[in-house]
Amino acid sequence: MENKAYIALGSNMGDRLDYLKKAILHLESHENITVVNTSSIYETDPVGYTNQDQFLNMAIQVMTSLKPFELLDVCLNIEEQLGRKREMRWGPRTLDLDILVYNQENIETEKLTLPHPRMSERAFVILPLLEIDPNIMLPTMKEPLKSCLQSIPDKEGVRIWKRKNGEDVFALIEN
Ligand code: X6L
Ligand code: MG
Ligand code: MG
Repeated sequence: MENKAYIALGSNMGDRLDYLKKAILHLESHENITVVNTSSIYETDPVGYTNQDQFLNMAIQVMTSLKPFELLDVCLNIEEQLGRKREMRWGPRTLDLDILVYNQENIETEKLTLPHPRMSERAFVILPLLEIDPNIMLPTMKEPLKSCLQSIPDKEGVRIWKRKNGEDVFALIEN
């Protein structure tokens, strides 16, 4: 389990909390993946295609012996097992699992781009991520990710829904 990765989870259909919980259980039950940290759960206004229900979003950290493409295949399989149907681009989904960061790797392929493209512009991704690793550095940035906080729009569309414990990332940005 030598590789560190961060994964974003999202759901905006059906029992959203149950999909997030089941996704974590599926990942944890994989013999080559250990879930080592989880953020609070945030309720977030939809972006991209805005005429859909609100999301629950969170971020987790895993350790894994899988390579990036193997981890991607596991994520896509879990999405499918949990009822994800790919009908509309940016449309509603039972479960979305996006690999955000894998070690300090920089990968650009058709199937997978790491770090996740445009993640640093999306409040629903970086607020949960900064909660579990406030000092995270992306291999594509000179400054720590938290330096993006001032400039990202739509932070007000991201609210704590189920607090994990202790301080959340809003301690970093409130005032
Ligand atoms: C202009 C054009 C501005 C496109 C934003 C942003 C497109 C995000 C797609 C965009 C644009 C996305 C989630 C979501 C989606 C989610 C919330 C996407 C893919 N996934 N909104 N929208 N949470 N709150 O997980 O991320 S669709
Ligand atoms: Mg996504
Ligand atoms: Mg996805």
